[in-house]
Amino acid sequence: SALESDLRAALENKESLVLHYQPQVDRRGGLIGAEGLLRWRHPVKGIVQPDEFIPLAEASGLILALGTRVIAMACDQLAAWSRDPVTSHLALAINVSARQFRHPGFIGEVEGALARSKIDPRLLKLELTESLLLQEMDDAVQKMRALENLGVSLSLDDFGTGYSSLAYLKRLPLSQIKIDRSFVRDILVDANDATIAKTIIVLGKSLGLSVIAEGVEEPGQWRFLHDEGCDQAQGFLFGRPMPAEEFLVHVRQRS
Ligand code: G
Ligand code: G
Ligand code: MN
Ligand code: NA
Repeated sequence: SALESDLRAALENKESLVLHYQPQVDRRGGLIGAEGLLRWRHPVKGIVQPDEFIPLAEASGLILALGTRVIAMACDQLAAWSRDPVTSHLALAINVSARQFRHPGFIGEVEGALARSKIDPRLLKLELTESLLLQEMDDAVQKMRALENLGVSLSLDDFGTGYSSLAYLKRLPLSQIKIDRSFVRDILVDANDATIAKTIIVLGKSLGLSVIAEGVEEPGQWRFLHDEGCDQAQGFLFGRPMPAEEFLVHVRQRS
């Protein structure tokens, strides 16, 4: 397709693909880092959102090159943040697609990027999805251990939307689970969503994992989650995904 060849061209151009940064906060509302979300600056269409090109990249195999680029951009950003005392504590989460995770070169790629950028590996957080981990679980667990040994953190994205079971969750070397925003949206009006969110928090605690809620838009939603013991939050209430320069302004205003 035309979009596919455009994306191929974008991969050749350093300015075409950028990460936008959405704040993540702790229980006191203090900024602890960001999720890096990919944006494509298309010469004609303007900013293209990942929902429009990630599926295409998955289908065409371009996701591997895209994933490599995202890891490099994230490590570069962490290296830049590490040089300024105002930002040196910030962690950065990035999304890993199934195909990228399953690729035999993935661990080596992360290791190489960490070595090149000389960043503190603990500040890099990889977001994995349930569906990604449930297929070929033994292999996935082995890879996760290798990543854990490199020192990076692993977060389970979109938690609750897949086939989560206690049996598998306790086998996975995770440091965090992320409550999917579909449960957060109606948390104040839908008793089922409230129960699910509470249960995920208890589950996370009992397994020694930190719990982050995404899609927090209103103070009442965060108050509820906070009162139930949720450790961290992300959502429009704290900030939208923004370009690196804008994120820096946001950090400075809050520090
Ligand atoms: O802002 P938002 O529209 O950014 O993201 C939409 C979806 O795209 C999310 O599900 C997110 O996980 C995914 N996404 C965003 N950035 C990346 C990326 O760098 N790699 C992968 N694989 N998915 C991403
Ligand atoms: O699937 P993943 O969690 O990686 O995707 C993050 C997505 O959630 C991005 O598309 C991001 O723009 C979106 N997002 C982040 N915060 C909010 C929010 O408060 N409300 C809504 N509706 N979407 C959000
Ligand atoms: Mn995510
Ligand atoms: Na999610």
